[in-house]
Amino acid sequence: MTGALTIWTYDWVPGGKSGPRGYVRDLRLRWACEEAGLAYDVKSVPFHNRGPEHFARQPFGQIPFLEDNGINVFESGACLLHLAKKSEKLMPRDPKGEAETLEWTIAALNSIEMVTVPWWFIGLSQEKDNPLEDWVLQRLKHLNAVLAEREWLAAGRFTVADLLMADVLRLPKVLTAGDFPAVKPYVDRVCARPAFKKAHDGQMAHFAKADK
Ligand SMILES: N[C@@H](CCC(=O)N[C@@H](CS)C(=O)NCC(=O)O)C(=O)O
Repeated sequence: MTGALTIWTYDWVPGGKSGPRGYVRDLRLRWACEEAGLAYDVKSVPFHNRGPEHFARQPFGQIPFLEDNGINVFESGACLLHLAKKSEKLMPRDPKGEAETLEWTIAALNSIEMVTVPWWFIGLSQEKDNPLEDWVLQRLKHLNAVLAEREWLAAGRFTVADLLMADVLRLPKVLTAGDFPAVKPYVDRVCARPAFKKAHDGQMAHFAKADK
């Protein structure tokens, strides 16, 4: 696809069992564009030797970031909300539906990912007695209670909040933490959307191309 939107990612990341390939956050932006039918290009930067040009666009030196006709946006959540302004498919336009979408988008980042990422990271070097274990389990328990009662998080329909929450939850380690029967079917439901597959395939193909 080509168009005014450019999604930036890394040139290459490792695949295999422990590599991040398939989970790199540019996928969130690709997925949103696919859902909304927005044309986009993908460009990439090296993982190592990130220079001043990179930091000028992403102050923490990370990816993804988005370019939209001269407007640069960093932080995947901000990029998703920027894209959601372009398409009702990502966020309803009625005030209540919009407010629900915003709150659950922020909740995915600030109440779930804010806990799961450090928990996962500590777990890489310390499988037993992870000090964040109870915190993660509490958050997932409360989310499970919500998901047991509804199909989608906000506005009674798929929104960008589901896209983000499912992407945060779909890490195998998160999905297998504790016994939360409503969480996995929710993630499966959201990730069964054709736009997720297109985005995932696109990311895998991008990194595979750089294997050669
Ligand atoms: N809060 C940021 C996190 C971005 C992030 O963690 N990006 C990863 C790739 S998925 C990265 O660039 N990691 C390298 C680093 O943090 O230096 C967002 O949601 O955009």
